[in-house]
Amino acid sequence: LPEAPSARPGPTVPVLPPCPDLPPGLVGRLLIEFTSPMPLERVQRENPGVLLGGRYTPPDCTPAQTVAVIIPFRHREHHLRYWLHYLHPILRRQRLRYGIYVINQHGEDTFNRAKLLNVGFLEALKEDASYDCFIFSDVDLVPMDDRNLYRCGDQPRHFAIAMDKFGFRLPYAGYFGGVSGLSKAQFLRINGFPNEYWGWGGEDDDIFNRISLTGMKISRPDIRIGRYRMIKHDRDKHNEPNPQRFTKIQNTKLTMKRDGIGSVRYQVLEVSRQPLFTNITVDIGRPP
Ligand code: UDH
Repeated sequence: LPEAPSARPGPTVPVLPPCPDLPPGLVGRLLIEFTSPMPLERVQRENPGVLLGGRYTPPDCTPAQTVAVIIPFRHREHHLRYWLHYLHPILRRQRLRYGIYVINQHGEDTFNRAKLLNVGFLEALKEDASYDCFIFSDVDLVPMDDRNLYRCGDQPRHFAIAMDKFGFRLPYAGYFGGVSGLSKAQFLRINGFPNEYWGWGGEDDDIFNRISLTGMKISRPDIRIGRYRMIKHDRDKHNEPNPQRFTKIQNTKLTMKRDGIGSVRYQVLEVSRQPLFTNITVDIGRPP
């Protein structure tokens, strides 16, 4: 007679050790270029370990955090392919448990980066309530060093501190643009990001103000490690410099209480799980 199933030892659930603070197998400085063509099929083929929707969990250890990477997006498919090509292997080497969320602004009204990032925060949490770290990354920025760890710490973190277009220097002391990261608690403490910056500029300075006004400090990597290449591009249509930005950033203290994650209104039009990322197309309205 065959052995009763109950008599067999059950499948052993492997208990993985915590992922080490310093991931083994990082390579340091990377060669980043945007000249060779980058078909999505190739990027998929080279990242078989990534699960539908752009989710990944290290096979050999248990990470301390779950990281949602949020990308504000419209009409930059070509940049996204390079971003996915470079970032998936980096994030994997960093032993992160992560998911990639591309927040795609529907329609042709004025672009609103910070509002899209607020949408990303809420929608990622709807997918997986265990996200506790949020990395906000422009689609055209690729780190040149995998020691720039995409994790959250006890203060909000600015990652893109030495971009090629700024001569590998921080353009000004309060710069918080490009790629930044906040824990869920830090993000909620500043009431998220402003929804009222339509067009280019100022929203990153408003976020910097929110962080300072709530008594937090920006943490940054070493200048030799926080290096980035930006994919060169012309100014997008419908994202002209916002002339109101200079006066708006003077008023963060007044506006941050009413304008933020607590007041964001939008309509999700489509959630689509692609092999290397989750695309969320959203109607965020238009400037008043
Ligand atoms: N973004 C889009 N689509 C748009 C506008 C912005 O996806 O139409 C996203 C994208 O993730 C981008 C980010 O928003 O990386 C920031 O926008 P940006 O790249 O336009 O901002 P940046 O400051 O460039 O990098 C400003 C225009 C530079 C023109 C240079 C001409 N030589």
